[in-house]
Amino acid sequence: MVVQDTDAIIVVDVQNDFCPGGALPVTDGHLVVAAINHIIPKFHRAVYSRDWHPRDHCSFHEPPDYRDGSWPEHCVEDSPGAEFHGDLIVPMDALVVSKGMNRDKEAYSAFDGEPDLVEKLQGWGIQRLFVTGLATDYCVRATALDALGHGFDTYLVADGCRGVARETEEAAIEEMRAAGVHMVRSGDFE
Ligand code: VGL
Ligand code: ZN
Repeated sequence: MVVQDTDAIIVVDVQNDFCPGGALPVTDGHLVVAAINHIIPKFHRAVYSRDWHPRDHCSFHEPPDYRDGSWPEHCVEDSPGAEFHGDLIVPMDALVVSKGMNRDKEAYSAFDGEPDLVEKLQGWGIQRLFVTGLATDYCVRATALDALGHGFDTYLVADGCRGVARETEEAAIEEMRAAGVHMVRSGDFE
């Protein structure tokens, strides 16, 4: 796999709250950082999404049910939990997309956070999109399926992803694969 000028990567929600010790930890969530840092320097264009909720976001419930889309309070705007993982490389020229900022609306896809994202990517001449990050079964899934829907040749960097729960993670990978998302690993890149 050789990265070209017409490729971009979308790094989804690699934030403290989705890593061990955070408010909504994904098992081994921090392990995606090494895989992502390894390939980031190869890309000319990088988009980083971040979950960026108001304190009264509609998805917050105590106790949370998880399966119905209710979650513990997480990634509150400007809080330490909402910061990118401290070891994650975020290039100076990366486009950072915040999502979930409307208290009444859930927003899993990076495309929900930035209405102009498709036009921006098209303006850069992007044809292939590599999607990776947290969590496989929610925001990564939604972003990859949206990318396909917008006509991009879409790849999941599998070892740069971790899921909330094994069953939903496996189902999400199967759904993405069936929809036409290609599966690659960080070690496949030259
Ligand atoms: C996410 C649950 C709630 C994610 C965000 O980034 O996958 N999951 N908010
Ligand atoms: Zn959220």
